[in-house]
Amino acid sequence: MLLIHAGLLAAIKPNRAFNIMAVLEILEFPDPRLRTQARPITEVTDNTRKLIDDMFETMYAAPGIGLAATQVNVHQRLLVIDVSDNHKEPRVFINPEVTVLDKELGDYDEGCLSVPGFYETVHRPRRIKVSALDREGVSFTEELDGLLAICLQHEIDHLDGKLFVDYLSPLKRQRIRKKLEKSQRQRA
Ligand code: QAP
Ligand code: CO
Repeated sequence: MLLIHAGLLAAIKPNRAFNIMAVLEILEFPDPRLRTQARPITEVTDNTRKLIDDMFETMYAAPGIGLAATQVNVHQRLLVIDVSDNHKEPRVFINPEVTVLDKELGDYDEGCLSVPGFYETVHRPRRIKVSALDREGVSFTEELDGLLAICLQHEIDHLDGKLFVDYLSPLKRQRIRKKLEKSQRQRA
């Protein structure tokens, strides 16, 4: 008779018989695929959950605090975020819908895994309300502020083919594009 504490079992039990996680390739600006409009997810399945797991693996490996499916060339409305220090607050948003609670804008020096090495100030609403589905396909609504609210808006932009560099002046955006194209050529 083997006794395992239920909490421990839950922590080690994989969702599937084999759950081999993968670090996915992240598209980089100015890749035109980052301009794709993502489509809503009609049914949350095991395949969706496998993609979610791989997106967390990819984001944590980078390391980053947010990743949209668009960035791994999957054009479905799904994103993952963890703004905590030690991978403690993984959050999944499927088909997210945002309403602005307060028109007051905040500034934040944003970065992006698809724009590596560049950080620029972006202004966005500080307080938002989001409705989305979780990894079980159950809907939830939450009011957000702080970094989580900023990050969520940044990631939803990805699902609409938009990047933080689009908020910058054309000159700044072009400088970033040229530098990234050069480093991409050197790696190829
Ligand atoms: C989006 O970005 C975000 O340049 C998530 O060399 C970021 O995780 C929203 C990263 C800030 C709001 C504020 C960027 C990693 C990670 C880089 C990220 C880099 C390595 C970016
Ligand atoms: Co990004």
